[in-house]
Order: sequence, then C-alpha cells, then structure tokens
Amino acid sequence: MSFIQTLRWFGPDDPVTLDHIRQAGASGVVTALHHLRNGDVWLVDEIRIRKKLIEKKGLEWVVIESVPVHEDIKTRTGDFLRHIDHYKQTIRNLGREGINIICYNFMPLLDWTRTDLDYELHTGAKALMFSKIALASFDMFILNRYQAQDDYTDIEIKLAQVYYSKLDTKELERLTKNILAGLPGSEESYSLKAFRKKLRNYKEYNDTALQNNLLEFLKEIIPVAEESDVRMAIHPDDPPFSILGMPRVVSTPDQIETLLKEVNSPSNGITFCTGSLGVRHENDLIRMAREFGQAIHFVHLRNIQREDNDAFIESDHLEGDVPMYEVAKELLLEMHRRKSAGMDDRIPMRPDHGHRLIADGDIQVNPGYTGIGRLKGLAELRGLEMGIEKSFGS
Ligand code: DNO
Repeated sequence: MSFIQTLRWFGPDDPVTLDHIRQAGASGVVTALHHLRNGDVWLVDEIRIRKKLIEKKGLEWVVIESVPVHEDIKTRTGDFLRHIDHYKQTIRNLGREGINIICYNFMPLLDWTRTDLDYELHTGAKALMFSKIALASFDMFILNRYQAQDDYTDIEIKLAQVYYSKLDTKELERLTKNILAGLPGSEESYSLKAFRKKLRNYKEYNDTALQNNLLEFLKEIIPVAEESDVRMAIHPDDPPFSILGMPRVVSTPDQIETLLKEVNSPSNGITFCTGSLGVRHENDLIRMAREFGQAIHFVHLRNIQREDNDAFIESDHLEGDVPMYEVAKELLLEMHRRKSAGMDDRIPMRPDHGHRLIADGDIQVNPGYTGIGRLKGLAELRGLEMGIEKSFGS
C-alpha cells in the first residue's frame, strides 16, 4: 500500500517543470490555476486545458492546491454570498473533470508565513525559517500595529527591540517582503498601507468568531462537494498560532475535531501537514494521524526543528521534531484499513518544501519549491515508506 507520490507545480511558468517532476519519480501533480483572480469561477475549459497539459507528460492531476477562499467569505462581509456561489461552481466544475481533492485554507489575509528564506544550515544548504522575534519586530516597529505589544512577553519585546536595531535598510525591506509579499501559493500580497487597512477587518475577531464563519462556509459547500464526488481538505494554519493579532482555526486537535464533527461528511476532511501542525509541541502528530485518519485526504510530509522563542527551521524530511517514521506508519496503516474496508485507499502525498541545494541556486525557484531539494525529500520518504511496508510483510 503506498502513497500516491506527488509534487507541487506552479504552472507553465514554474522553473521546476513537469518533465522534472516525472524525472523525480512522482506520478501525481498538485497544482492550481494560479493565473485566476481569487474569487473567479474556474471554468471547465480552463481546467481541461491544464489537465491535458499534465496528462500529455504521463502525469495525473490528483489534487488542487488551492482553491483560495476569498477574504469576504472569511469575514462574512461584502460580496461573500456571491463568492460562496462561485466557490460551489468551481467545486462542481472540478468534480466534473475528475479532479476530486481540493486543498484550501482559512488563514486570514496571509497564507503561510516565514521570516527568513535563506537560512544557512550546517551543510551549506539553504532552508526556510520562522522567528517569532523577527515577526514581533516587524509587528511593533515596522507595521506599528496598535497595541501590538500586548501580544508579546517582556522578554520577547526586548529581544525584538535588539533584533530590529540590528537590521539595515535592506534587511528591513526583505523582512517586510517575506511577510507581506506572499510566498508561493498565497494568492494575495500587500503593501504596508494596504495591509494595515485590511487588518482592521479582523479587529473584532477571536478564534471562535472565525471558526463560526468557517463552519458556515462548510455547511454551504460540503453538500455540493458530496454531490460532485469531491473531497475538501483544509490545510492547517502555518504557523499554527496567532500572528499579527489575527485569529487561527486549524491549529489544534480540538479545532480540527470541531470542524469535522460540526459538518460531518466524507467530503469534509483535512490536509495532514506535519510541518505546520508539528510546530506546536503539544500536538501529538502520531495520535492525530490515527484519530483523524479517516478524514485525511491529502498529506504534506515536512519536518521542522523547533528553536527557542517559538522559532522553527525547516529541517531535512527525516530529521527534526516530527517523528516521521511513526507518523508515516500511522498513515500507511490508515490506507491498509481503507483497503480492507473496500474503500478508495491511496492518499496523495507530497514532500512539502525542500532545501536549496546544488543547482537549485542557479535558477529563480519559488521559495521552498526547489527541484533538487524536493527530489531529495521525496526520495527519502519513498525509502521510508518502502521500509515500513516491508516491515508489515506486504
Ligand atoms: C506552503 C503550502 C501552503 C498551502 C496552502 C493551502 O508551502 O503548504 O501554500 O498550500 O496554505 O491552502
């Protein structure tokens, strides 16, 4: 029993091409129509053209990552009803074209966030990292968010002051860009001024208020996904704690349990992203993989090394604080369970992110989405999977 091995592709402009993906040994592609505006309906013709392009290379488009959720839906303001209708139509169109897994997220304003995209590891390879202290100095001294200090401890404030005082203009611009310009896959980017304005929309929001809006959204779209034979797979918050005063809804087992229970359906599930969920040391990933097994429609395998002051470095796939062997074993057992129950058994998996290695530095790749770094991650995970399977006697 094996994962469907996939790699993410950012479309025809991605320097890591479909040919590269095939050479890495993946059979599946994870992509989205990134050229569309957030909120547009994905038309059948456009989906079909993209699908043909992938199939011509002998690959299969197995997961959409992501159909972005419009900000109006997250705050249930403005044009949210129209946007929900559009979202439903996109689900129907994707189902019609036989693409049955949709990854999405419900993070306010920013998708995934890192503060350093060039962190040098002891090997000389480059990794992505997140530092809460760097984020705090951006928050308090660059963004100048009102009452931002209230969200940090005295020690964090002091460390952030020191961090900020050492930044030169270039580093300051880079930090701002890393946070606001949008990492690959985030369909939004902001200037400081625009971001300040948007942030006001979340002033009154705590986690529960945003969770209610997520549940309302799910109640609307999940019946459509069921009819269309589509499985929705919400991606956890990354990082899995509040940043810049914004609420979080998919960071803990309780939050995941609520969203699965309140809208109970085989079409309502999750993307099990070990790198995102693993940042919270109290998240027991082995247990979560077991307990949420049935609802896991898509897997991102990535490792992280937790550092002091809520920082983390994206480590090698098999090294770090995520117990990758045990987690992979649980997920493989889940696929065996599905098979014995006569169900659709194989879960698509992608090695999430890769280091910048060897020739990765020669081309302008999307941060985290290197060719060689991800190929290494995939190869290691493939070996891990084979070892576990052999130990099962399969
Ligand atoms: C980062 C990714 C995110 C993720 C979206 C899902 O590398 O895991 O871009 O795809 O948040 O909607």
